[in-house]
Amino acid sequence: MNCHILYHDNCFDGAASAAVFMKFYLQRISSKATFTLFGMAHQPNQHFSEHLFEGDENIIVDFKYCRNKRLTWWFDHHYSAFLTLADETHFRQQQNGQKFFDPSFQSCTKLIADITEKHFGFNRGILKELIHWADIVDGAQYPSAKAAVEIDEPAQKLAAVIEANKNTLFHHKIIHQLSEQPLNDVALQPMVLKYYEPLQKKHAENIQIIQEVAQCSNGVTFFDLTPFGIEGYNKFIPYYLFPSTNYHVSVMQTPQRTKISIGYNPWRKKKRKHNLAKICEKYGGGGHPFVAAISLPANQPEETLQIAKKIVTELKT
Ligand SMILES: [Mn+2]
Repeated sequence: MNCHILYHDNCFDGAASAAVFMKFYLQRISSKATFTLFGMAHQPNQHFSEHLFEGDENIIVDFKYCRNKRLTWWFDHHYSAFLTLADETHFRQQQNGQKFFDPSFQSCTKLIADITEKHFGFNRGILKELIHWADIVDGAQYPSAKAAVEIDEPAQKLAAVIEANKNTLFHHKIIHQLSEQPLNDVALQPMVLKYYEPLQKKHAENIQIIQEVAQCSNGVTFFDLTPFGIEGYNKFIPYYLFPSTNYHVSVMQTPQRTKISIGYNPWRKKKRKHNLAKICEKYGGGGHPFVAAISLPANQPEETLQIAKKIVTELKT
């Protein structure tokens, strides 16, 4: 029995979701199952290749729905889980009892753990710590911006490595380890710490650059990281540097795409007035109400900046 698992790539919750599903499947469905992993990245006009669904079972975790008749399991918590109304209707009409969507969950990892425990008798065992941390990391449930930015916990270091590392074999190895070993053993192994070291240095530089270029007004912080070649940053840095920020908007460029990221400051007492996923959906993006993004084709810096500025204006109202 070979299971294809499609998971959200370069995301701690995506990796943890795949690990928890594997553990569940071996424990409750078939102890002889083997797994083939496929990391998925959000694309404008998402396309799922047919070869992804050639397993005996085909599973998607922490990633959008696909209307493929060979999809057998699906778990997601993203507000923008459906690309089209037809996708959502298709999901609502399916009756196999193995497809689950609940955007009230902070992490897909916890969604999988809770549902499989309730309906299939899954025992999370040593994965308890992993599930707990996936919920903190994906749901931004840190006690403070300081705790989120001054990365002290092993799980945070592993999350940073997973987000930055582009090596597919590394990800697959980590996912298999996470399904079998305690979280801290995986996070503190030399292979992970070796990858973390340069990231820590970059993280310190990013804090400095954002401090220098960010513009804050009316509770909205904006920064354009395109000139610095930065492809990602710890999304809590703006709240750490500028605690009066309600929302932040950033622009980044990679060789494949330009990206606008938007976030809400979870430590602000002020109530969130905007649904950030809805705002991003207007431009073909999506995510969660409190953190969302838009991917645009590369080499459209002018259009991207214009959209980002429009969003900044919208968030100020
Ligand atoms: Mn997630």
